[in-house]
Amino acid sequence: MTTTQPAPISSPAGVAKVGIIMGSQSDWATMSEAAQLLADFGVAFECEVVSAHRTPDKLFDYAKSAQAKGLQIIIAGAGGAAHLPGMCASQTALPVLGVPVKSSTLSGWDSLLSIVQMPKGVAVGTLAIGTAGAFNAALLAIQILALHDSTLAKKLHDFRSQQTQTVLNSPTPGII
Ligand code: RP5
Repeated sequence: MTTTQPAPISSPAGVAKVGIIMGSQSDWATMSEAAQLLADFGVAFECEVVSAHRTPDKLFDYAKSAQAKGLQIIIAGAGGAAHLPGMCASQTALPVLGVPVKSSTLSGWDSLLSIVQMPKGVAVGTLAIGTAGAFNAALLAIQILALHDSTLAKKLHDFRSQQTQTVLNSPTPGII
């Protein structure tokens, strides 16, 4: 059976500030949400399939070289026995935001618990299961970058204002 995947998303020009990694091609349907938001905000990013279990050496290389090549934040999404964010965090001082991908067998509970329950001393910021988590991981990355980027801070303020206004404009359930 072939599954339809979202198309690749081009990064804005410049040195990538956010690295998006995922355990499998099958995670792209979820993780593309993060890439799209970064693209919408004009934040340069890179995307790559890096598996903790299938390509462990690649994961170590990626995490160890991430800061030197200019990345400031890593978003790592994985499903099932989702060790990718935690193992990535063990090999870099960069903040790692973990996205539990919704698995077919346990609906992402396995992914969530694998990512969230880090032992004391190695931190991973864990987001919600699925596409909301991927979107919010990018949003959080943007918020962190915006602390030192006034242009990004303005875009973030506008995003929030527009979101608030959209809700206020449609207060009647069922009528948009
Ligand atoms: C994890 O296993 C991946 O992150 C993915 O969510 C899950 C299933 O991978 P595939 O079997 O679809 O490649 O490593």
